Amino acid sequence: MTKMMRLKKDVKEKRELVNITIDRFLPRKDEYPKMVHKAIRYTLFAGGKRIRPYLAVTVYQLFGKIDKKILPIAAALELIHTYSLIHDDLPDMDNDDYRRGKLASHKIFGEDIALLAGDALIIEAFKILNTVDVKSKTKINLIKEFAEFTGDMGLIAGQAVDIESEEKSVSRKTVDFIHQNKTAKLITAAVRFGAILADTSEEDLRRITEFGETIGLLFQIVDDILDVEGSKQKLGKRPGFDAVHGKATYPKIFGLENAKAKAEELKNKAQTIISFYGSKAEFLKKICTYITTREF
Ligand code: GRG
Repeated sequence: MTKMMRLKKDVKEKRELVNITIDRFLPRKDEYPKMVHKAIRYTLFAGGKRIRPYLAVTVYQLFGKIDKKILPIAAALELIHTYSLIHDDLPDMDNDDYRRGKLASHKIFGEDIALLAGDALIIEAFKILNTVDVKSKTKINLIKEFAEFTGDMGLIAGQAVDIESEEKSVSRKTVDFIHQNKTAKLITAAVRFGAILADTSEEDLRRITEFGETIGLLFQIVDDILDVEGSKQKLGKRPGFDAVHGKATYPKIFGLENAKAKAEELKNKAQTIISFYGSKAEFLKKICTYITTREF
């Protein structure tokens, strides 16, 4: 088996574990009021890659942990991520009809229910985090970080500046701000949470944070490139969206070739950081290649 085949097998196995965890925590789809519970499950189980949960679990294991205490954290990350996708697709945000290869939540359930399903996912995520089997001080820190990374100085900041920058000529600083907050914050949270739950040293946490920030930015630049070059069939949503809406992206500001060169540079940087851990970090090293060459 090649390293990429081993990675794909590992991703699939962990995705299944994460899906079981999410399913256990969520109300059934016919729980009253049905529409909101159906909507929650509809986008959650529409076929996401589960990259953020994968990163949290794999970093936890990097530090020698083999138990399942990380799974609620992995689930909470996916719930917040899914909320951001549901809200991002709403007509008042990016107004996208498709997500994960299916009609967007609001196209099925209406804008009101989609909005509420997203809201419920945020609250559920915090409830799930509260169940993590760890000492109270660590749990409170995790919840605090989760709020900071996803709140108005994190995910929401990135989304706000992304919207504000549409059709404008923006600086590199602004596009980096958008990417670092809109995308890299949650990815950084994922790897940090794996390290924090494993009770690593400050030095390891610093290294893992830098790894997360690097692959987070890489992830969004590749997303920008896919929006130029990707296919609707593979992406599960229409490409060309960024250009039509004058979005602040790497290809727009630096050109497609420079964006690709930047992605390659970040991939190499992330692999160098994580190589510190030697063969134990095989999957984390390989996932940098996967993020760079992914087609959706
Ligand atoms: C606060 C409403 C709100 C949004 C925050 C995350 C976000 C900003 C918007 C969602 C849309 C978007 C393009 C976000 C950038 C991050 C990103 C590339 C999301 C797609 O993540 P994948 O590729 O998706 O991991 P799957 O479907 O595989 O989970």
